[in-house]
Formats: sequence, structure tokens, C-alpha cells
Amino acid sequence: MIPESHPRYRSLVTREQMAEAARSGVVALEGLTAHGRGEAFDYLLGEKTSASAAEAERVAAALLKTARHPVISVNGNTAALCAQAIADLQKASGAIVEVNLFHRTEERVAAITRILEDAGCQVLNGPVERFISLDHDRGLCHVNGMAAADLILVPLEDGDRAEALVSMGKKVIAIDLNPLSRTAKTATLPIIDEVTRAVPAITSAFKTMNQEEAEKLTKNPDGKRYLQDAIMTIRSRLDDLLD
Ligand code: PTJ
Repeated sequence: MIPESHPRYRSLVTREQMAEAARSGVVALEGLTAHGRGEAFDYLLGEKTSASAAEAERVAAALLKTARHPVISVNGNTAALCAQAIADLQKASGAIVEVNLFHRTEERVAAITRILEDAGCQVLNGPVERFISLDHDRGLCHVNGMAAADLILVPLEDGDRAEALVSMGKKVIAIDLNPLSRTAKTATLPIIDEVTRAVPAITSAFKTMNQEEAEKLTKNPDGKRYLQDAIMTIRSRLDDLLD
């Protein structure tokens, strides 16, 4: 039992939630180490959404609004942390939700699909094929999902799929607390923020944005600047600590 008075209450509750999701097979064991890495970067970033990340979240909403065939790709960590927020974003944007896993088993796909559906998502089901040229199972996707997408929102993963998708001419929005990761560096738009803060922020921006603003915001998304801003935030927080 974690006492509410504990200074790290929220973080400890989230860890329990992730451990439980690992026990039920939704989160891969490796997903727990990924979560720990994310926590470390969030600590360095001050555990809040920076002004720069908030701007990137608005651009993400604009990209979703102007996309022809947007897809939200969901893995175990994302489903465990924010299935409801993904359902809300799908409802607002009409994007397709597709489960795509690195540590893929049919049992995990079914368990993650169930969590998403319980939260109100419509999940793309049916056969998958290796439409993305990768040597592992993240290359497997649906013909009407990522294979046909012009824009893919990728919360929280490692970098080679983002790279492959961009080289296929698709736009990629990555949500990743690590501004040094390959995913963040390769994405068309990196959002350096925690996924449970980022997804609701994209949804509320989507709801209040008109088409004209969306088209303006998507003209020249400067992904590199968002990475630089996050590194500067970390640097200035460390400098302050040394003062
Ligand atoms: O469910 P599966 O089988 O698809 O596996 C998912 C994991 C997460 C295990 C897999 O994609 C993986 O190995 O990812 P990586 O390479 O560890 O990358 C995860 C990235 O997400 C790291 O850069 C973390 O800093 C970041 N991250 C972790 N937790 C969060 C996060 N970013 C945003 N919000 C978080 N809560």
C-alpha cells in the first residue's frame, strides 16, 4: 500500500500499474526498463510539459487534422499508461488505432486490443503482413493501417521503425522523453514529453483548432528545434542545481 503522503506517490502508483500490466502480459518485461529510462529523463526535464513541447503538441494536432490517413500505433507501455487518452484522441481525430509490437505474440496483441477496446477504442483487426522492411516483428502491419498511412503517431519506442517509416515517405510524430533517442532524432515531429501528458494535450489542441490554423502550423515543422529546446531545458536545470 503506497501512502498518498509519499512525495513520489504518483510515480510509485504508476510503477505499480506497470508492474501489474507486466504480470498480465500487456507490458513486456523489457517495457519496465523502458519506463525507468523515461522516468529518468522526465526527472531531468522537471516532470512537466515545457513550452516547447506544448508547441510541438499543437503541431501534432495540426498534422493529424491535415492528414489523409492518420494512424496511432500502440505498444504495451502506451496501452498500460493511457488507453483512455488514446480512445479520446481517436474519437476527436478519427485516426485509426493499430497495435504494433516489438515483442510480439498473438496473446499480447489480444490483451492490448482488449484494454484499448475496453477504453472505447476501435482497434484495427485482421491479418498483418511485413509491409515495413524490418527484420523484427514491428515490420508487421495492416494493409489499411500503417501500410496505407501518410502520418503515424508513435508514442514511446526504439528508433528503427521511425527511420523505416520516414524512408517510406510517411510523416512520423514521436512521443519520447529522451531527446537523444534515434526515434526522436528521426521523427518528422518529436514531442519530448511524457505520454500521459502529451496525448491529452494533442486531443485538446485538436478540438480547438480550425483547418486554417492547422494548415499554417504544418508548413515547416522544425523537429530539430524541439530536440534542442529539450536539451537546453535539461542543461539549464543542471546548471541551476550547480549554483
Ligand atoms: O510493447 P512492445 O513489445 O512493443 O515493447 C515496447 C518497448 C517500450 C519495450 C520497446 O518499444 C522498447 O524497447 O523501447 P525503447 O527502445 O526502450 O524506447 C522507449 C523510449 O520511450 C525511451 O527513449 C524512453 O525514454 C521513452 N519513454 C519511456 N517511458 C515514457 C517514454 N516516453 C514518454 N513517456 C513515457 N511514459
